[in-house]
Amino acid sequence: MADFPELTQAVINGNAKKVLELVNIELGKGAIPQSLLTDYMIPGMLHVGQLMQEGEYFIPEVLRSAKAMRGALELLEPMLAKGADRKSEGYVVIGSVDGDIHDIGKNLVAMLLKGAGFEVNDLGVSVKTETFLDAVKARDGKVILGLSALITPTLDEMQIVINALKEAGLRERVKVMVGGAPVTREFAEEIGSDGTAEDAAAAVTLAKQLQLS
Ligand code: B1M
Repeated sequence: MADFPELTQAVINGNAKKVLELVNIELGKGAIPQSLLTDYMIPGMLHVGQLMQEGEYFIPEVLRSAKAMRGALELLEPMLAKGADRKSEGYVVIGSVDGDIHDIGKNLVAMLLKGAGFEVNDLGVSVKTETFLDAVKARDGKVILGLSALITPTLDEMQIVINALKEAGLRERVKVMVGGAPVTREFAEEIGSDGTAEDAAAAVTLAKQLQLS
């Protein structure tokens, strides 16, 4: 078995208490919150995915790791979202598409967007097309719509939302950003989105570009 750093291993083990303890220790030593996530915790979740695929982990184990990750995200949120009170960089509506309940990556994207000064309306998970549309309609002017999907069967929902925006005459004032592990650049282009980002930091860069375009 690979030898992981202690924090990564604690995520893999789904040991929420240990994860929080280690994060606090590292923060005390001056660690950068985003690096704790990117360099230690996310690799832990990716390994969990691998164990799931290999049949070593089942839903209960995966949920335990997700819970440990969520606890750490809650602790880190105020640090990641620092800057949310400055002048708005733009307005983002974000959610995991209908049928998809994965939210760790989407939450991370939302947190970093807030940290970069965007106003974020997070609609949560398994969001219906109508709910995305209602949130867009409720806001005047430019809106960035962020769609997240983690499982292949829900990818089609992204196309459904984009089509619905067109049909409702809203496409012109909405920039659509799509993301999640199975989303490729080719797919993002094919469905007529305005772009994709492979991780939360890249999502912030893309949102800034879309806001200016
Ligand atoms: Co599920 N799951 N899961 N799961 N799960 C995956 C995604 C999977 C790859 C695991 C595997 O088999 N190796 C596989 C999908 C295969 C596929 O279709 N391609 C899978 C499956 C099959 C399933 C179920 C169908 C299992 C079942 O029931 N038999 C089921 C589906 C439920 C549903 O949604 N309807 C299911 C359920 C679950 C749990 C509930 C147990 C749990 C989710 C808990 C939660 O999120 N609250 C879970 C988890 C935790 C995972 C893995 C292990 C980890 C996901 C994660 O949190 N990664 C995952 C394995 C993997 O991803 N390799 C897996 C860490 C997170 C920080 O990364 O989410 O990729 P990620 O987000 C990144 C980028 O993708 C990007 O930035 C983020 C931050 O860097 N990004 C965006 C994400 N959204 C973005 C939006 C953007 C831009 C960038 O713009 C808008």
